[in-house]
Amino acid sequence: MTRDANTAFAGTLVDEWVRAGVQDACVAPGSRNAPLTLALIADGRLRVHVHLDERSAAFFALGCARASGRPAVVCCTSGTAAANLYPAVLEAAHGRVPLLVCTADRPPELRDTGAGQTIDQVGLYGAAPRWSFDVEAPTDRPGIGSWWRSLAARATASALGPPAGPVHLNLAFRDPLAPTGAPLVDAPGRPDGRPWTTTTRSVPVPDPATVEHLASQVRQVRRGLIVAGWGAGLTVPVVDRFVHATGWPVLADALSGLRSCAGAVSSHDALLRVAEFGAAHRPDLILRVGAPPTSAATLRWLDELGNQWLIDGDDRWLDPNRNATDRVVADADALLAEITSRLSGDIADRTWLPAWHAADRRARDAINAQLAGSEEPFEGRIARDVVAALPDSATLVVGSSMPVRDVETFAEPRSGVRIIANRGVNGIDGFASTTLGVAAAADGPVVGLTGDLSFLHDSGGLLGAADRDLDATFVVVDNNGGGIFSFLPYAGRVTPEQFERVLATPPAVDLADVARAYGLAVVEIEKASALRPGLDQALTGRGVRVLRVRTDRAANLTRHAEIFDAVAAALRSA
Ligand SMILES: Cc1ncc(C[n+]2csc(CCOP(=O)(O)OP(=O)(O)O)c2C)c(N)n1
Ligand SMILES: [Mg+2]
Repeated sequence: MTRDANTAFAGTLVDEWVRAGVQDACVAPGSRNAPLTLALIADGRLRVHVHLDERSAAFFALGCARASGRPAVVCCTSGTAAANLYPAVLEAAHGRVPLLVCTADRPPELRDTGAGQTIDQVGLYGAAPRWSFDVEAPTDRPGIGSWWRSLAARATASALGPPAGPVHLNLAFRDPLAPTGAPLVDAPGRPDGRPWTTTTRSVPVPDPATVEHLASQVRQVRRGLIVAGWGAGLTVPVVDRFVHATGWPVLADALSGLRSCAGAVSSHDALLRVAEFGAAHRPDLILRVGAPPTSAATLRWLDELGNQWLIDGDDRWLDPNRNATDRVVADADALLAEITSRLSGDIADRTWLPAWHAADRRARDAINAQLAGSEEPFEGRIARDVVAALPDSATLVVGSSMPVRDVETFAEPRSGVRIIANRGVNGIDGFASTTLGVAAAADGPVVGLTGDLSFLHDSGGLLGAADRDLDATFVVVDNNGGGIFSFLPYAGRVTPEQFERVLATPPAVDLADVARAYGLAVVEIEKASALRPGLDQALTGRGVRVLRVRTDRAANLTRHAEIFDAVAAALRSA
């Protein structure tokens, strides 16, 4: 009797992935991928999340992987289904998220023959994957098991990098696709549940000559500064020690995870909008870690400054304005720790960090004074209050467009919460699915803060949300369109009608109706002070909920400008 190779192969992949620590798999229905989807549920050790829409499935898996740091599987059938994974594959590539992308395909003899639902899937995701492999249809051959297992082990290892990212396995399956009931081709794994091949990653230790060279430069400058974006790869204790030895400020993006470190300056966006402040606070040397800052003002300020070192252990080139004078390819945390060990602790300019901190406090106070005493649900206040209301161990997923910028500017620094966003390519797509994926894999409470268009863009991701046994709260800032476009220089250059029609694009549905259609409860937040109690309440409940806060785009633009003016006035009067 012919042994069942499809079922054996799929079960072997799943077993090997479990051994490698995979916990979540997202699947979309199809026949060609049925061997793998059936194996995933038959195995029983993974959480399997079933989605109709492959785009949502992929973003959900991305959310799982972002929350857990473990590779998450997404599996779909052949044809356009595979193309629908592309947005999340790109975000995983740029955002450095481990994603195991499994597309089912026809075997070679049925490709390019007009066979149904068949496209050229080899290389479908271009240069995005860390590794791509067109996997032959499973067959019964002696020794085939070691090939299947090493393939699976290599896929997880490649997804974890460094740098982490997507891996594409294009899996050919030959009919019959359903389990035949025949004995399985055997593919025994290593004893004791070990992976076929265990990959050990050691942090590359920077060599002493490089460290000494950099440390001597750090010792020579009077005023240095760290600029940290998302993916900074620095830990708070290491930065604290460096700051204590140097007296350097850290302009910390909300997504850098460094806002609670010793030198953190969190209001740099508001500060550096004030030209005099920027001019009076020019550093002699800048260490840049992670992605460029979210703040356009900080990015512009960097344009005026020389002596900028870009540190990236993954050897990426994150320098859109071409300001880097030096690049250091080294693990940022290890490098900073080594440099610190070579510093005497003599701080060259003892006024430098206190000056930044005093300005930071003044800016923060001016912002908070502006937000106090008004019941207007201003978008900056929503961002501030959501971050403040999160319990320790919570994860906040922030949408692209204004939410990520408002969190950056208005949220008070705090520890205990993780803030993540799809900032690899800044799409407004996949938000609901990413947030729900985070909720599936994260330990603590999960809140998604998003704009209305971003929420609606992935409303299909809400399908089934009510039945997934997940807890998540969406806070949707509903300004009836893309509020960010009001901040861009279109006023006076296009007519209001043109602006509304192709930029702001007010949606033709009420998002609360849409959420309710998917079975979600919606709470309307009418005034600013109602948000925190509303969120507290939502976080004690179960399931997926939506808090909707309506705002006005024009008023929002004016309030932002007033608040930045108030910060400028506070700095000038100091
Ligand atoms: C997939 C994708 N399509 C389009 C864009 C361009 N874009 C950036 S922000 C934005 C509007 C977002 O509106 P909303 O989510 O309501 O946030 P708001 O601007 O109101 O804060 C659009 C369309 C994008 N970033 N990603
Ligand atoms: Mg909006």
